[in-house]
Amino acid sequence: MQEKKILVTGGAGFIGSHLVRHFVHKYPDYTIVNLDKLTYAGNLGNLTDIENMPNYRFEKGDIADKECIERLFGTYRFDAVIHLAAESHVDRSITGPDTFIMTNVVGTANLLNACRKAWKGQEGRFYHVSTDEVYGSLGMEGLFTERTPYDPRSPYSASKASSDHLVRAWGHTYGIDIVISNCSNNYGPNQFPEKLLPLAINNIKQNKPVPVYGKGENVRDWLFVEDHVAAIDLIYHRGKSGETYNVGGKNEWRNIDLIKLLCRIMDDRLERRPGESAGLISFVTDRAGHDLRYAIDTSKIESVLGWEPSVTFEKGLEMTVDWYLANEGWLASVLSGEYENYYREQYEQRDDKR
Ligand code: NAD
Ligand code: TDX
Repeated sequence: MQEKKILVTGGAGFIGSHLVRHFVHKYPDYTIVNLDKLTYAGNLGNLTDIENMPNYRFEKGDIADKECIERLFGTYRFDAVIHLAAESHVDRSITGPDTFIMTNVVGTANLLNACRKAWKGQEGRFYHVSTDEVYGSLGMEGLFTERTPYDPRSPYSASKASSDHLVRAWGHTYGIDIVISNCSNNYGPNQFPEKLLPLAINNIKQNKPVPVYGKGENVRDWLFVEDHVAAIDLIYHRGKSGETYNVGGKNEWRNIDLIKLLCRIMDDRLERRPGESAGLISFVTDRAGHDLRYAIDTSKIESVLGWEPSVTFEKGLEMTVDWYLANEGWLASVLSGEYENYYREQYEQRDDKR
């Protein structure tokens, strides 16, 4: 196997930590350098099992800080960058969009510029891990393909769309070898409990109301995080330069149906009477500009790279619930003061519509 030095950004976050672990174990001849600012969403506790592996390094730093990026590229000669670092939560982007612009847009530009200077037309791949939200919102029919026009509608999705455009422009103009993937909602262990599933698991466990926005009729496509990681591995190694690949679970759920399924699993795991957890469901004020539906046409990645999701939703959801119930220490460590403030700010203003 060829020796390689790969910079993974955002490797202490949810998807990043699964990706870093996967690469460190599967590719012992690669050195994986994890650059992460350790925001509220970054957690080195996600990576304790690999922190002493010989092919793993951690660097704390901010991609929006140009000098920090220049220093890093002065220290290491990277063969590739897999870029995941981002502000990732739509609700936070609505209440505070500025950090989304700094990290997702300016940070991505800083990385691209560093690669342009370091690689000077030589080999080097820049892989941007992006979201299906760049395509906007679907009605009840249809799927996002790689040719769907961009139509981002939240500060988060607009910042990710901007960064996708920057990546393509740097590829086109400076000849950098780039690939992009746009993926639907991930779920699994280590996801920060601001996102719907871990938030609901935690609230049900604590017998607190489970906030469902609007009428719960919005639809999302859900993919187990390890299936996303497998797709990133394939696209990184075999994706064609300049191309985009959509990644999804072919697994659409209305939010309310998803929460009811989760409640049934929680009743079982917590030995509650059937329907007890569902009694916690609380319909609250909707998210501003809430996209109705996301759904992905995965035929390109399936036919070209032979990828498809391997974990069924029922199994993935049960594994996720079991992980959160078995990792109380992890959960307690992220439910700190910052989280309490966030929760109060986000949810106190949402009326219960029951
Ligand atoms: P996350 O919020 O769990 O993790 C983000 C990580 O980036 C954290 O470790 C954080 O510390 C780090 N980070 C944030 N700002 C930084 C900065 N300025 N400099 C360096 N590091 C910084 O996010 P996630 O859910 O793991 O998502 C990872 C990537 O995948 C993001 O780019 C996101 O847009 C994309 N994505 C996520 C999903 C999803 O469902 N979670 C779906 C599709 C695409
Ligand atoms: O308390 C809640 N109640 C609720 O009804 C929360 C947090 C969410 N929701 C709804 C909003 C969405 O329709 O559940 C759905 C999922 O919400 P999130 O977990 O916030 O994810 P979403 O907004 O769909 O975006 C996610 O998928 C795409 C990730 O956060 C993005 O980073 C990714 O790009």
